[in-house]
Amino acid sequence: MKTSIASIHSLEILDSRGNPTVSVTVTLEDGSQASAAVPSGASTGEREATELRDADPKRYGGKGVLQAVANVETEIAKALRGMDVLNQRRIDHRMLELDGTPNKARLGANAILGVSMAVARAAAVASGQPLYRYLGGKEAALLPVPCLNVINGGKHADNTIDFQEFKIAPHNASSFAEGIRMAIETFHALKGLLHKRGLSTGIGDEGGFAPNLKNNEEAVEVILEAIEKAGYKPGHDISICLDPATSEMWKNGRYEYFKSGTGSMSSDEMILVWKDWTSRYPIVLLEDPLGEKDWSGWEKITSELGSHLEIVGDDLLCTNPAILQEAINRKVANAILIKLNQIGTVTETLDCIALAKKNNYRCYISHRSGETEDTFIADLAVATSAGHIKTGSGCRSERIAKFNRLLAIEKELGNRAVYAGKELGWGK
Ligand code: 2PG
Ligand code: MG
Repeated sequence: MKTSIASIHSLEILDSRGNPTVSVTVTLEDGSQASAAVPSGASTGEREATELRDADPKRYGGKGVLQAVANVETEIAKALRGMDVLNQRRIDHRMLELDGTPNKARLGANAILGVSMAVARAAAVASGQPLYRYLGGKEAALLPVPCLNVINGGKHADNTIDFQEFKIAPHNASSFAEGIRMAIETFHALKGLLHKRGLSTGIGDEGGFAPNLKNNEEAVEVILEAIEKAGYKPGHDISICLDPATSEMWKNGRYEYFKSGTGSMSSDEMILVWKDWTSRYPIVLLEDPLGEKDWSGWEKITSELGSHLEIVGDDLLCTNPAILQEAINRKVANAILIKLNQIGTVTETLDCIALAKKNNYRCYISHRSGETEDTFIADLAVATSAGHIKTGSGCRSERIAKFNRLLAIEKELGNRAVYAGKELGWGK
């Protein structure tokens, strides 16, 4: 059959932090070929699928992925040869069976995901469709609001800011092209403001600035100033989204300000911080406002703030349908962050998105802090009508590649393209 897998090859390549990662190329009987590269996180959830690293101290500080690459080229390639790429579910299940562990620890989620993504792309190529249409069908035409992480802190930067991500969402735009322009103009305005104050304009892992600020709040305040300086109205045109990544702050049942060294807070006190911030600033989305171990805190914050704020589970939910179901049962969060490598196959990612949508949870598509030039998530965001995506800031090509892909998709869709800015209901 033309769409059967003829061969699978893999290579150890480098991600945006200079750490090894897996790339995979799938070739079909008809000669169609497609490749994919796997990202890697730094602030990972404990229940994520296992990224297989060689642990050989003589190579890349133990971070090599030669074993994962070998698993693709031997066991996985052998098991999948001859299978039809148009049946993604069958292929992904075959890999799960082959792995035989609950968290993909034997073959490695990086090995499995690389193959899964390359299979989806090869199927799109063979069927003569762009990836977003192959995955999402003819209806796929919603361009996501890009939430740009313009100030980096936490584990993604060497500065004094405890919270990880301070993002801007340009929702009051009529197209993705206009939205990204507004956000990039704000990014440049922010650079100018930081420079003028004698603060560093060096960047963190995701391309946002990483200045040493007095406290976490100052980050929000300088961003609001930048939005105005760029000629936009905070809240009306551009709103704020935060990912404090508080699982990283969790220590002995409290949230510790581990970088600024300004003490610690209980779960209830942390919720009060978010209540205060969301009452004073135009914040529309909080991702991981509490840690992955603090489920009772999550129940509380969802019931207190969830009616008017998007509350996203990232480390908490790990793109895992079973954990998401637990959250649905306990009325925890009202949105889920979607990261392909947290779960490790395209099929399970799509299942998780379907479960979220069925239960009125929003899906927020995401990169990892360690990325490659692969643009799969741009297509995934359009395919699933997710409405918003986070994939970096205003610079660094591994992030900009996704924005450029979205610009190309929007152009290709022509007047069928719809920008999700209004749909999210932000800025009302
Ligand atoms: C996050 C991500 C991506 P990492 O916490 O949401 O921004 O970071 O990839 O390091 O988990
Ligand atoms: Mg996060």
